[in-house]
Amino acid sequence: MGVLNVTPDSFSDGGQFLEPARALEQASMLSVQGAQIIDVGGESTRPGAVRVTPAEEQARILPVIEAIKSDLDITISVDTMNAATARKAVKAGASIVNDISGGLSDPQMFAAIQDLDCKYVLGHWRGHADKMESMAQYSDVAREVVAELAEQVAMAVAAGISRSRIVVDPGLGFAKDIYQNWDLVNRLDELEQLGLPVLVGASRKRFLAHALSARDPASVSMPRRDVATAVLTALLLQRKLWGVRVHDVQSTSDAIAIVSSLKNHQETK
Ligand code: PMM
Repeated sequence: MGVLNVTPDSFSDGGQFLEPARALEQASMLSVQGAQIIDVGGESTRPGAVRVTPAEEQARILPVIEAIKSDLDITISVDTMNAATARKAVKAGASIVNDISGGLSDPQMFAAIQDLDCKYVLGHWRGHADKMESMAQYSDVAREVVAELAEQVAMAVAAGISRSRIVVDPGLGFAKDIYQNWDLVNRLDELEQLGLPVLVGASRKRFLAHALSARDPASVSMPRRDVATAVLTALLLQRKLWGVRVHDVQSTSDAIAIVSSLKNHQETK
């Protein structure tokens, strides 16, 4: 899954793809590099980010989704916490709703998904960007993330959404500190126990930068973060993931190619 943030303020790519023509160019490049899904988002969720109105979010992303739908043969996902935006994005051509809040941000989200013909990515989340850092309190992060995801999945199913449409995401960086993110990444097998496909979004995040420079994570460049992302992806492919959400698709595609080549040669030996 390649990331396309149509925002002025996203952490690593804010302001680059606000023009629909530039966004389409980027989507096309991500597709050539091996993305099977383009995840279009119109609201930044970086720590401290200010919320945008659904109208503003829709004005950013709908023209981009329409342009991708008409020009490229690729699955489109919409990164939104708003039910109204999810409805309009699916109408415009998205077939996946990627809700990092797992239905907690908008009480209308499950009803919207139930009505729509789409997959639903349900992420682990505890609160909006202005307060999520203070919500990173766990006695056992993996156990609590799995339990909280299970609760949201049960609510989604009770709202009429079939389990076959749900993908779960541990929500790396959302109400988790650096050590909790690493703990969670190490224990993804516990997430698999939910029996649902898993999507992981580690790309360029602070916990990766912290491993490269504990003293000054903010100074770690995007190319270095992309290498870190690709290496982590390769290691995570030891297990079965439904997807990885990344900004630099080329480095991750290459990592995936190397892992499959290694596996194929093991099998033919
Ligand atoms: N992370 C961000 C945005 N959307 N969606 C999913 N499913 N999982 C994530 O981990 C995730 C996401 C924040 O990253 P960005 O602002 O750098 O794109």
